[in-house]
Amino acid sequence: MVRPRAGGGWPAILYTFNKAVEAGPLRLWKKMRSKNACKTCALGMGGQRGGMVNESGHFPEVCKKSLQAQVADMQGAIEPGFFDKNDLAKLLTLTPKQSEDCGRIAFPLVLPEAATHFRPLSMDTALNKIAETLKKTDPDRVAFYSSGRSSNEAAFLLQSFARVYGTNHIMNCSYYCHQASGVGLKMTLGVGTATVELEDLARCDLVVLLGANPASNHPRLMTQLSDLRQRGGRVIVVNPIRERGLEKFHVPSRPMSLLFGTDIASQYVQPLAGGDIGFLVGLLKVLIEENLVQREFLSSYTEGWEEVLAEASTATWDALVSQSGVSREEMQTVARAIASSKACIFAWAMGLTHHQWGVTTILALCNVALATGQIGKVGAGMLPIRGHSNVQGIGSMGVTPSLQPGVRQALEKIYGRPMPTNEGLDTYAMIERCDAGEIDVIFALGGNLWGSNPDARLASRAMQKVGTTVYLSTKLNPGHFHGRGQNTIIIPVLARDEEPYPTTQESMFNFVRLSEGGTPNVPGQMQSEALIICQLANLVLGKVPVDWNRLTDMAEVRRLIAETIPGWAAIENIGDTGREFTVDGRVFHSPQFPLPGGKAKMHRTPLPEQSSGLRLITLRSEGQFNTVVYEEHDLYRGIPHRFCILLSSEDARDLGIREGQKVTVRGEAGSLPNIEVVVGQIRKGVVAMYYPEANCLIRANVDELSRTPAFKSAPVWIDV
Ligand SMILES: Nc1nc2c(c(=O)[nH]1)N[C@H]1C(S)=C(S)[C@@H](COP(=O)(O)OP(=O)(O)OC[C@H]3O[C@@H](n4cnc5c(=O)[nH]c(N)nc54)[C@H](O)[C@@H]3O)O[C@H]1N2
Ligand SMILES: Nc1nc2c(c(=O)[nH]1)N[C@H]1C(S)=C(S)[C@@H](COP(=O)(O)OP(=O)(O)OC[C@H]3O[C@@H](n4cnc5c(=O)[nH]c(N)nc54)[C@H](O)[C@@H]3O)O[C@H]1N2
Ligand SMILES: [Mo]
Repeated sequence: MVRPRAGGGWPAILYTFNKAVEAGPLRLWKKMRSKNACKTCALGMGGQRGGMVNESGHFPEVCKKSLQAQVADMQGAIEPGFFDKNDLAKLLTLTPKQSEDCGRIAFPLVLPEAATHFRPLSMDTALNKIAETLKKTDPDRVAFYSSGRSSNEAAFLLQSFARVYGTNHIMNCSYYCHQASGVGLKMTLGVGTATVELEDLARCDLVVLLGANPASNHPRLMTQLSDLRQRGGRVIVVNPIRERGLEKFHVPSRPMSLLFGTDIASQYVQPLAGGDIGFLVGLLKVLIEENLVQREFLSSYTEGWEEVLAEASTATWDALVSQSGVSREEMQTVARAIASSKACIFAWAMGLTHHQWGVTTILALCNVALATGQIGKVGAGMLPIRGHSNVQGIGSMGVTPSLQPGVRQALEKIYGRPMPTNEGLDTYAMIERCDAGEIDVIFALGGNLWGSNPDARLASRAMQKVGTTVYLSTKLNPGHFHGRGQNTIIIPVLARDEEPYPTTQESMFNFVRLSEGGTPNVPGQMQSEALIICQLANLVLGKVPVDWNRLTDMAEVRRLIAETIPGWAAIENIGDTGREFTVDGRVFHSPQFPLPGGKAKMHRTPLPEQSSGLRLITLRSEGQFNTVVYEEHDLYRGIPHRFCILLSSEDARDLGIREGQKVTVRGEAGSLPNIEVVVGQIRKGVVAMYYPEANCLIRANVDELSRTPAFKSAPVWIDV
């Protein structure tokens, strides 16, 4: 496949026209302009300012994947006869794309124990079945999972119901995503989210972009990066793969950029996968050697800096260069650029978090930011580039196994009863519990828990031991089949722009947006997520301790959120005023942190031990959203289909293999035959394949601090 010379531009625009034709141009336009937060990434657009408008009020803001997600939700419903014609054995062969293309789920479905076919059932019967099961199950053997697309209101209701029911086994997809960022930022700064707002991107003169591919995954961030270059600023990219769209991008909404493209990376550093700690400690070492450390800032506003600087001073250049795979000279250029920048933003995504040392990597990044005084001033700071559109809100609402201080007491006050005390499971611990036969019910609010797990064989085995698995979903995915329980129930839900009432979402800039809802795209029995949770709570708990039917009024739910979640008081009246807001206490424009003495706390970051040999990165293509695949090819990387391995020309030569050849890739958990070799611009020693197909290769090497599996530095071997 031919690799384009740049990202964005005409192919994206052409795609938009094709999609518009598919969904009906007027119908799609109306949906895109409706006052609903975009459904895809957490960069945030839409809401009360109107569809395709960003947090600074800029229009038009649109990207290919927001259209993709919208058009996919507008496809027709699955025919009732579909499940008669396709038994479980057949459904197990569906690819992610085939499952998605089946259409909207429009009626509840059950796959009873030992049955060969899913069959439809009424919503009442389905909810009663689930309620009866929950009533007779020990709450410590029940787990609640949430993906990141649901509203704050549904998330708050889910965790409230789970806790009043009696368990802390409440988790969200962030354990497989940005958990390491939350943990690392909280350890250092006292708050686990971005310290900057969208406007800061227009104020900085340098962005250091590590382990992220926004050209595909957060395309609207490319507009900010392109504008930064246009005004004379710099972008330093740190990524083992030379991502085409990070070198040059055609921003569709900027005419000059659309025509000629904008250079994005001013410098492109290609570390080894998992080599970022060595690189970041190397930056500190340069800063020390060149007397560029802001010592006054450190002594006034931070603690622990002496140990951190001592550790960097004693680390040898040999160790740093070999762990990172980056030369000392490159580290020097980067360190000098950060030190001389007036305001620098550090932005990152899964390339930093998906390692067994994910948290340590974030700590090392915070150390560099603090040592250069680049946190706690206007236009500078930390920006974890979040995934799902409301993943941050789902966490803020307490869909987490442990609660923020104060929230537990507040919940106990509003519900008038003690909250459970069992130790809540994180997502991978839950899968292990399933495998031990100790989980009887999984209740999943969206997502594809099976498909997002490492070691697909283990995930299948573990999840199939669960007594009853309930999925609230919009469309089918292979997780419904491979991740089935002994009994499986699928409840169809409305997407946020189809719901009968407004709901809220939180962007990665801590900005809370109001979505107006709308009408269903297709007829069917789908209901809103919040309504389903309230009905279930009512069936399981009765009117205890609250009348759950009353909580079908979202204004009432927002009142409870305002009362319980710190920084969220402004949500109470948002339904009436439409006034969107930034969560209090998150953005730092002065170096005062909510930690003892108001000081940030720096932590030492020892270099990890890594095995020699090839390291696999599992990543996303341009045409997928997580486990949902819209297009089989990967446009920007020029990769023709999903069963390919990207490797460097040096590795291909050393292994004696060539482009197009079929090989077997072996990992710690399994192997995949018939994988096509694509030789490309990836660093020697690193190879890349697509998630979720490659998840069968990876063993769950989990970071003890964040409990996130190492999806990005997995050892693999290639058999010719
Ligand atoms: N189109 C689209 N958009 C999405 C998604 C999607 O699937 N499709 N998913 C959403 C979600 S939930 C998330 S979390 C985000 C994910 O957004 P990203 O984190 O950008 O996505 P990934 O494809 O996982 O790839 C991360 C990048 O990290 C690089 N990388 C891998 N390992 C390392 C390493 O060790 N060090 C460094 N420095 N770089 C490394 C890879 O080469 C790749 O460019 O995107 C969100 N947006
Ligand atoms: N190997 C490997 N594994 C990974 C990753 C990786 O990079 N490599 N990335 C990890 C990351 S960052 C993440 S976030 C996880 C993703 O894990 P999840 O969030 O669990 O998975 P998704 O694929 O986003 O879930 C897609 C499904 O959500 C449902 N859905 C879509 N919209 C809605 C809605 O509005 N409401 C409801 N109720 N359901 C809806 C549809 O049924 C769809 O099939 O995977 C992780 N796993
Ligand atoms: Mo994610």
